[in-house]
Order: sequence, then C-alpha cells, then structure tokens
Amino acid sequence: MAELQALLFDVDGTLADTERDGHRVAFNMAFKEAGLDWNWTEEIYGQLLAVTGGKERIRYYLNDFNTDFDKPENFDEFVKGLHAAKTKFYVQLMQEGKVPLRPGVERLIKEAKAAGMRMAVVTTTTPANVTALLDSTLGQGSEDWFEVIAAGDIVPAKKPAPDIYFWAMEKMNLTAEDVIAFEDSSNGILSSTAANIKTIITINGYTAEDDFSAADIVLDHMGEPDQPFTVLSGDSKGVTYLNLASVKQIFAGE
Ligand code: XBP
Ligand code: MG
Repeated sequence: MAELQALLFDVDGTLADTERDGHRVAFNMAFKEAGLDWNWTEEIYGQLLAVTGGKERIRYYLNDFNTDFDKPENFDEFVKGLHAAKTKFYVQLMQEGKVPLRPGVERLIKEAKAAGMRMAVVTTTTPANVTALLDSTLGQGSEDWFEVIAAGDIVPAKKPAPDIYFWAMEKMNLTAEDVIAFEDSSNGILSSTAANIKTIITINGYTAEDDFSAADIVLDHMGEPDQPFTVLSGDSKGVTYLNLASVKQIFAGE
C-alpha cells in the first residue's frame, strides 16, 4: 500500500450539518420568494436527501411528493431559477455564520495543512456554497488550502456515481491507492467506494441508519481531545479523536 497522499473531503453532512440548517432552510426561502407554498420539513427533507443535487432534488420532489403541481412550460428554466435563488439564500445563511463546522474538522484540516498533506473537496453541492461555508468557518481564502474543489455540475452524474471522485483524482494526478475520503451518507460512500477509495464515515442525524458496511471506520464525529468520538464500527486502535496519524493508520489498515 502506497503512502497516503491526500485527504478528500465531502462537504454537506461531513464538514458541517449544512443539510438541515442550511440547504433545507434556503430551499424554503426560495420557494417562499417565488410565491410557492411548498414547505420542506426536516422529515420530508430527510426523504428528499435520497437524491443528491439541489436541482435534481426539486425535480424528485415534484415527481414523487408533490405530484399535483402544474409544471410550467419552461420547466428547466423554472427549476434553474428556483435553484439559483436557493443558492443566493444559502450563501447568505453561511455568511451569517448559521452553520458551524462539526467537531474535529477544523483541527484535522489545519493539522493536515501544516503537515503539507494534499487536500481536496469532493461534493455535489454548488461551488459558491463551498466557498461560502469555508470562508465563514475557516476564514476568507481558506478554499485555497484545497488543491481541487470538485463540486456541483462539473460532472453530469452526481453521487452516488463515482465520477466526481474520478474527476478530482485525475486533476490531482493521484489514484485510489493514494487517497482517503471523508463522507457522511449512503450516497457519499457509494460514490467513494465505487471509485475504490478507502472511506472514513462520520454519521449525522439524517444518515445514522444508512448502510456503511463498506466503510473503513464509522464514527459519530471526528472527535476532539476533550470530546472523544464513539466508534460505531471498525477499530480506532484506542484513539479517541482523528488526527493525521490516526487517519494514516486507518488508511494503512494497521
Ligand atoms: C450533498 C447534496 C447537495 C446539497 C444541495 O450531497 O446532496 O445536493 O444538498 O446542494 P453530498 P445544491 O454531501 O453527498 O455531496 O443545491 O447546491 O445542489
Ligand atoms: Mg455528504
């Protein structure tokens, strides 16, 4: 096994709990602004998360949940417009600092950066959303810490397809033998493991019941020295929070 060369981070649910308090809220704000009476409750949103990508999720909602809605003739434009408004609201929410990073995320990223470990973001969300979250949490310009931001419509087939991981690795001139992924969801791990990438899972409220049998380790969060994680499956070798050394151990399967 080659030495670990790069950390590939999913964003939504992994770096921060953006789904419930960010994306969902922004969707509802966009619906309201457009004069629509749709309301994505926390519960409905949990079901809608089966489909990744905001535009894809709106279509899924209208096809499977709100089938009475009369789709306008220019439906593609309608969805694009709604989604652009949602992105505007999401960016605003991030700028207001509405969603913090999850435990251990900032510490691990800063340690990796200081050690010269290569890093990338691999997500289905819109690039502007990634910038807004990183700016508001790690600081202005922190997206430059990541060699590649693989996001949004860069590849047509979003997670669970592996395409976005392949795209990121190609840009970095790395293979699945060189990298490890951080994910939080079923669609995320389907994507990373279809690309043959070792994967560390940190669950959240929406994904606790997902199937993570393909993960190298499943944790409730990345942990902090004073806030140990709980190991849900796999072996942390006595470690209670993720640091670069423990990530390398998990990668090596030691
Ligand atoms: C994240 C998503 C995204 C966001 C919405 O999945 O499903 O679609 O919910 O983002 P993952 P956009 O964490 O697996 O990348 O509205 O910008 O598409
Ligand atoms: Mg995710």
